[in-house]
Amino acid sequence: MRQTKALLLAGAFASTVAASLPRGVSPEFAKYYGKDKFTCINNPNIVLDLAQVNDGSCDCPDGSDEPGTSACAYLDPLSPPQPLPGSPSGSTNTTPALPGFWCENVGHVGAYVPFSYVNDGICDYDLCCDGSEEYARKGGVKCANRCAAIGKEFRKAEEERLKGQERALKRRRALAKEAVQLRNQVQERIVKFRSEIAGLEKTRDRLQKELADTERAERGKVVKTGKGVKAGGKLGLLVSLAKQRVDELRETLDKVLDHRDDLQDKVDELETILRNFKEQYNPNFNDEGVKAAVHAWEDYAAKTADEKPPALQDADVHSVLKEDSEENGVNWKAFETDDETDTDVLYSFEAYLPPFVRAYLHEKLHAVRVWLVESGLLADNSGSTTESEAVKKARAALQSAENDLNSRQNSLREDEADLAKDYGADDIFRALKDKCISTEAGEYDYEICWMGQATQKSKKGHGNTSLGRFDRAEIETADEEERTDGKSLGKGPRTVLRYENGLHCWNGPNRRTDVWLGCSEKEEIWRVSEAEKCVYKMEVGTPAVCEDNRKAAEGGKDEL
Ligand SMILES: [Ca+2]
Ligand SMILES: [Ca+2]
Repeated sequence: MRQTKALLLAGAFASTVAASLPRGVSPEFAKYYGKDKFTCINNPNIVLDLAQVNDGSCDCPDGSDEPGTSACAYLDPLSPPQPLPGSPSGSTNTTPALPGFWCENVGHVGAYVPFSYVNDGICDYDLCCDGSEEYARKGGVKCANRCAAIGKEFRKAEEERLKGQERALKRRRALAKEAVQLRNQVQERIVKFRSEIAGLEKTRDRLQKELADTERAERGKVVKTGKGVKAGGKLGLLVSLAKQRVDELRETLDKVLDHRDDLQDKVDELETILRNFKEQYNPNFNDEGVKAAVHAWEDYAAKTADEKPPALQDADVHSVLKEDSEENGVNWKAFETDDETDTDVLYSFEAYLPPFVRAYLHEKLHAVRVWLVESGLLADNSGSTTESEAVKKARAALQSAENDLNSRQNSLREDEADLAKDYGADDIFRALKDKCISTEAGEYDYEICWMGQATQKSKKGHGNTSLGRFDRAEIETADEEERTDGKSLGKGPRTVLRYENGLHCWNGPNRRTDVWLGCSEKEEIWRVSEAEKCVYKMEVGTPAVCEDNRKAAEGGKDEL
């Protein structure tokens, strides 16, 4: 006892209260000791003499009378019940009241050592740097106090760790700031897209109307049926038939005129014969037949002398007989030109009219034609392959405006969805989005892209395997030992990014990956493992998940 007191007194933090405490009692449990009698902590009905504390005999069912020995080390809620004198139940299936032997570790950090380590002949410096748990010198073992050196080392490492944490937090604040800027950019784009879309909708409506108007106007026109064919329509046919008929009549007239000239020649010859006969015949020769003939001739001659010459002049007839041309007769070419259509002929007709009548007529003709097309009485030529240039142009302009509009609408939808997406606290993952980190493990390189794809890449050139695409973030509880290099998840709630729907596994599900995140100064894949078939686990460090405890204290003040 005296030795223990001396040890405790040697400690800088040993107070008068501590000095009076039995060996192995931590400040946490000090209130139960230092009285006249000792009451078992979890069994208040059992009261012991102070001599029974640390006497090497387990007297309390919860072991609380032996804080400084290993006498109650066997107590375990999981061990089978054992007979124990003084226990109301008579057995030991109880939970120890004390967490362990308290090493004060002055100059370092105090810690509990399992009771089974007490006086086992081994210096357990990792927990008890002051060596106080080997006070019995079992087997001559003496554990020197190494707390000064171990404590110094620890404080140095702790300082390093805190500096690293500070750097990580600084980086996180930078990421958060970047995320705010990125979010603002998305919002600005949304405003821009909305205004552009409103403008493009107006343009589209205008172009739609223009196209409809152009198409409507085109319906009023007869469209040529194609090359090598004469002007279409009934008028075209009529022109061709008329020309043919006129040619036939002209030929006939020519023959009739020839025949007429022949007959005239004969009449002239006969008249000459008769005239000579009248002048040369002998009136004294009494022949009744000759006298009657001479009288008939005299009547004929008298009658023809009174006749007017025919109204038809030979010049006129010859003019009719002459071939039609631009200068003479009918100008058939004017009716036969390729460019002309029925409607054009009608419009040419308008050319002979005074301007105001022409405009009025033009409008009426057009309206009638459109009405006929729209009522189904006339064929609509606008749908044919021979769509006019005007309609084509109007349609192309509309199409181009619609394409622009669609593209803007898609961009707007993407940005709106992006803005609604959960990027974690402070929108932090927005700043990391699409950035990738990778590490090598065995024959593969593993890569994860934030909010993107997780990939396994073969180093032997066997191609890449998708291990999933980011789907959602969740919180899960990690329970892992802290590592000295800081690259571990530790214990507590951690963010887990679920990457789903990777490449299908042969005879299994689609590959997926859980990306567990721990606080670290830089983005880094710590470890990759295949937790079960086709389910991968990546432990990844990133400043994005570092808890900024000072932030609340500083009222969100950003020192960057
Ligand atoms: Ca005892
Ligand atoms: Ca020991």
